[in-house]
Amino acid sequence: MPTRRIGAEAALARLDGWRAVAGRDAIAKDFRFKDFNAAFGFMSRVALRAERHDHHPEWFNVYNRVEVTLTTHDAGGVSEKDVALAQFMDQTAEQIRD
Ligand code: H2B
Repeated sequence: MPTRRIGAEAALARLDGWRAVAGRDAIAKDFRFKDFNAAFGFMSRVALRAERHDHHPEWFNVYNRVEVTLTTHDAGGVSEKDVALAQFMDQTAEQIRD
């Protein structure tokens, strides 16, 4: 069964610090860490979760910065899967900052 699109607006109402992406139904956030080690640790944890759920981020890393875009290609836009992954990313980033 395909995942239903809920749209960026509905997703953003339930998230902190995420924004809409211009020109497509997607949400984005820029994460910043202490150094590359922290940033890549974050990406490693998220990657394992993403693979488990078969739901993967679009992301770009330079040193301590990770720019993330989430959308559900199968749904043609933002779905509950993106909200869940965004919340996991926020929790993981918080833990790594400790
Ligand atoms: N990730 C994301 N973000 N959206 C998808 O629709 C998606 C995915 N679909 N990861 C999965 C993989 C699909 O392409 C494979 C074939 O199951």
